[in-house]
Amino acid sequence: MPDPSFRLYLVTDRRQTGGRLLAEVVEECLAAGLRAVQLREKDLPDAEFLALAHSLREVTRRVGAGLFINGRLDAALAVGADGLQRGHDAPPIPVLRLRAPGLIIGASVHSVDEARAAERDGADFIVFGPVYDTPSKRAYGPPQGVDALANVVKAVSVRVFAIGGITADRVAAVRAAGAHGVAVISAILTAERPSEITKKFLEVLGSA
Ligand code: 3NM
Repeated sequence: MPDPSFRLYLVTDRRQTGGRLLAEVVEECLAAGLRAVQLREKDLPDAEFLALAHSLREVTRRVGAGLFINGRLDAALAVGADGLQRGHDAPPIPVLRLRAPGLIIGASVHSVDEARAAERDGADFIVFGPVYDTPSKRAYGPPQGVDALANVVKAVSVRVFAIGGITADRVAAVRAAGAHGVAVISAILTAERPSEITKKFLEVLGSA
């Protein structure tokens, strides 16, 4: 998994699987063609996080899919993840690079300025949001909309993934704004059949 060419980026939230085991749901999505997963679970204690990271590493490796770890560099290195998703509270990208030269680094940004800074610091790709209203992220303020997404896309040359309230029906709009792909939690994890929604996303994205 040498580069972030995937277009569908599943972000985890174990509380949204309707009681199903997260690794099981992810495995089902991988079988449907998903090629990149980000383990997020910010509230999970390190030991449990690491155990979950190991199980996701196993299921992603089996199908040659990428595993990204949100924030926790040590966990990313310990399980042999492909990449790290960096939030604003993490060490600067150049520091992460020094500590983990082999990892792909995605930067989570919420403005054009942050996107430019992330690119300048060497991010391999950017996740921008929230584009639409999302119950799981009201903390990030109001949805920024597709025009703001388009401005971010214009400001950087790295790939931009849209996040926040993304559904298969909204893919066309964010792609028209220039997004390379989409990062998704609830539309997939809360679905009765996550594999079917995964397939639908991949179909409208025209690729994995
Ligand atoms: N980050 P859903 S929005 C994890 O704007 C996350 O940075 C966001 O969940 C940001 O696909 C978000 O259910 C939640 O809307 C995405």
